[in-house]
Amino acid sequence: MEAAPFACSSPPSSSASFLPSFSVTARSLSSSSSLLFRRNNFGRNCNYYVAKFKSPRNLSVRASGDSVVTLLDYGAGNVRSVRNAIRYLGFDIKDVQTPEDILKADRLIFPGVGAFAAAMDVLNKRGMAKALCTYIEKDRPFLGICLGLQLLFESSEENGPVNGLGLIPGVVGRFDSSNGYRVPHIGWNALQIKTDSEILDDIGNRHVYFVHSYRAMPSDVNKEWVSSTCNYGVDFIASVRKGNVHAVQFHPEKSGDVGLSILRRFLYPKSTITTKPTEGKASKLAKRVIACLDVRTNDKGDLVVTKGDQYDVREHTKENEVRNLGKPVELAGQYYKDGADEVTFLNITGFRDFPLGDLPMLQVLRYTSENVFVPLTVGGGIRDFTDANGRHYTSLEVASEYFRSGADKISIGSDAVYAAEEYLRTGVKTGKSSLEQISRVYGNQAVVVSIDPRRVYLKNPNDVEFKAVRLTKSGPNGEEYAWYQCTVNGGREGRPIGAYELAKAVEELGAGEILLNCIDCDGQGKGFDIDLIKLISDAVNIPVIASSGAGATDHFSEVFMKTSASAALAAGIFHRKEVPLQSVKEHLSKEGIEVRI
Ligand code: 1PR
Repeated sequence: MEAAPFACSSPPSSSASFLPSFSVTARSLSSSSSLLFRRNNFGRNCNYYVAKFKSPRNLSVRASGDSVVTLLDYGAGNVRSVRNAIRYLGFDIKDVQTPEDILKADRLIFPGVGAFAAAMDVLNKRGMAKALCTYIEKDRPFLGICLGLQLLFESSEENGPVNGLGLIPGVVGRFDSSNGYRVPHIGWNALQIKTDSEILDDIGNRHVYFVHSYRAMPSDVNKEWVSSTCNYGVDFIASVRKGNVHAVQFHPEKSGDVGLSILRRFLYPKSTITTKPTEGKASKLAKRVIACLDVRTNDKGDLVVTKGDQYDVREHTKENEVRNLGKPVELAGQYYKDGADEVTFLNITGFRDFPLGDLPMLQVLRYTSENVFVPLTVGGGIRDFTDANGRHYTSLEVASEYFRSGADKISIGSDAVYAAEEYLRTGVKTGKSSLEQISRVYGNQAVVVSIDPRRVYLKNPNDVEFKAVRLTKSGPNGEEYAWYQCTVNGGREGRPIGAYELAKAVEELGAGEILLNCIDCDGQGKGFDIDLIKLISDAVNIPVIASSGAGATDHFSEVFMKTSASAALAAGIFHRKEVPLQSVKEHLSKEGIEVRI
């Protein structure tokens, strides 16, 4: 299974089939966000388009009115991010309906999604496999992305062996997690360029975004194809190129301005591109810095970014209002410009409100994803739900709507706690929890579990049945130990399960990543809970995102030096403009911690 919502082997049918009818329009967003992110009409009648939204490196693009790219979206998943990036670069999209559309294409992009076997099945049944082979053998302009690269090989071990298109010698296999490398491989990694690949000319030693569990290996039999490799425990194939045929394992549409320049080099004739690459120092998988936006509707009914102290988001005034720290779309755009490696939206009242009824939240995602080309995660309210009319919605339908609206990953909080409790009680994976279902359909790399633990101090670690840690700093009454009790409903209810037990259980149930908050540290600005983060990041083989408590640049270097967290997330310091995101990156770099600059 490859690539986040890009990954879907059998998605539910279109949103129209289950979405209630809403009459809310983009106007429900703040007027300035609408202005900032208004979709530009650069269709057939528009010859010149300068992006209103400037990317971090002030990308501006020129498109001719006849710019059309053919997209092979065989309906197995969401390729919204790819569509957004193509449109952002000034191209219209023609969708492949029949094999003839492939043969007639001037320029074809194939963002392979879902599992290898399911993708080959669809391609074979629709006669598209043969058309693709003919198109590629004729050296027509082609760009495969992620699974779109893997399918070019002879076969894959993913639920297999399964035969691929057989154009490139080699077998696609799974990363080995036994050597200490976390699988899926998620994040920004460096490339080693092997040959002149043209589309990679602007990379200049900078990171690109990967999210996958399977990879193809370079060897003597395919060396004439390999244009770059990447190291993640082993050297695997990051891109291939022969003539006009290109394919990349990473996601250019999620790789910020570097990724956009790769797509631009594929879409535009060489002669029109004059940019000079900015040199970077990428050498390995970077530690990620994530900006988090806790979003909820305030008492006036506006969707705002808020921020709590230990999860209390109300001002301590007579009015007791929800803190308003800004507008979600604007802030997300700002953090993208500032160099955030990912942006996370948490719909913090999703546990009590039905998220599909919260159409502005879906609009926030849609608008943001049109202009923000790094991964977007959204959480809050992902669970089964029955509305006032008795209509039942599965958590998979809720997640699918988030993915369709532009999310690359979804994050599950409360529902994952219930699923883990049940699993630990019965020892049986029912396959029915939201976590299992979404991970099965979209791949585990698309599913984050957000944990909201609270410290419970102990005199003796044997006083509880849950894993306790010896504290670096003792508790208020001199306690030397604590266990971390999981909570649900935004920290309102403690549950009989520890963060350690939960993390291990959700990894088994199919989580691809853990977002590890800490209620005690949230909004305090005194640093991350290193004891907790070390406990969890040492316990699981999936990436862990450290969250809660960042107040200074030193806190980020501390968490990366003392724990094996893959990413650090912060909210308050960025919203209050206390520490700019770039200073965090510069500080980490100075401390010898590799980050994407
Ligand atoms: O249970 O599936 O509906 O998901 C609800 C989601 O909303 C969970 O991910 C939960 O963490 C989040 N949430 C619920 N209530 C709150 C609240 O604050 N009242 N926010 C909340 C959680 C924690 C972090 C925060 C970091 C960094 N916020 O996301 O951004 O602690 O903050 P800092 O850098 O300022 O310290 P479900």
